[in-house]
Amino acid sequence: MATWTLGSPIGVSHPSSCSDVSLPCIPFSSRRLSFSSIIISPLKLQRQVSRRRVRPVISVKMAAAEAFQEVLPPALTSASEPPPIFDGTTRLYISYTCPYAQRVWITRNCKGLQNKIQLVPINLRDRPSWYKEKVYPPNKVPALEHNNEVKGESLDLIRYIDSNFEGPSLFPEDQGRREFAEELMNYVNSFRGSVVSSFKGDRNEADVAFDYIESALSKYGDGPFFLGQFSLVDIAYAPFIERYQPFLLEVKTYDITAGRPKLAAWIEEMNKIEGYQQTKGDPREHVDNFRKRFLSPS
Ligand SMILES: N[C@@H](CCC(=O)N[C@@H](CS)C(=O)NCC(=O)O)C(=O)O
Repeated sequence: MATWTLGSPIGVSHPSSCSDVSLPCIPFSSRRLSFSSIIISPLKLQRQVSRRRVRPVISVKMAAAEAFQEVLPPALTSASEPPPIFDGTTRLYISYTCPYAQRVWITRNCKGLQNKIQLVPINLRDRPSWYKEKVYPPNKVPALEHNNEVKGESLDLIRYIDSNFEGPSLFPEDQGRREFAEELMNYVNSFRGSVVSSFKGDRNEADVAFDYIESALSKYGDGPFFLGQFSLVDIAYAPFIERYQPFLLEVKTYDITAGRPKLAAWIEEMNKIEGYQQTKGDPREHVDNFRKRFLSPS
């Protein structure tokens, strides 16, 4: 995990909700935690509202007696002052459009940490210079400021948050499921690579990648998620599948769920998870962004 501590050299280059009671989405630690202990008091509402995005928040619905709304803060720009960095506040630096950052944002929500981890959205197109200079020298999102350190890399961060913060565990204890989780976490980058290369023509690459997902989703019958129950593995894949599905459908008339009932069910169940819903982007914007990014002549 890339970590910068208070006083780290600046400019070092970097190597590179849960859900409804009715859902089978019971996080692993539900076996050892009382849900009443993990949820959720109303958030202190953020007051900057120039780009206000309001979404309902109950990150672990089964535990939430009350609903509240998190008013998402506007993205900070080159004109914005930095937050009071290393003042003891835990901050998650994201971009609203970044799928890697979205993984960490979902994890924060699904663990009910909305009032423990403050979201700090950054406008990547008009990035404040202090972000690289004072917060995270690799100058990417996501980054997590916690205990006088700033850490990056989304797959590391979701594990870090799961292990170091309260809330339901999102990783299994069972050895077999842990091993399968590792396999799937290792596969996610090749999955992304295969799907993205299919954009340029070879649909077969996407077929192989989505067939792998369909087969992975068939392994455990005790729930619709990769490990049966909802876990970090679902969080690792969701932001990407959220983008690939509408893009492939519109641009390649390729329905990723056709002939893949497990994937269809996974998408349906993921969409019921409130900690994820709050982070979802507009499919129209995803398609437009992907067109610009992957199909524009360079
Ligand atoms: N491997 C990193 C990738 C993070 C990443 O590439 N983030 C993009 C936004 S989606 C970023 O910050 N790009 C800014 C840049 O590269 O300058 C992770 O998993 O966290």
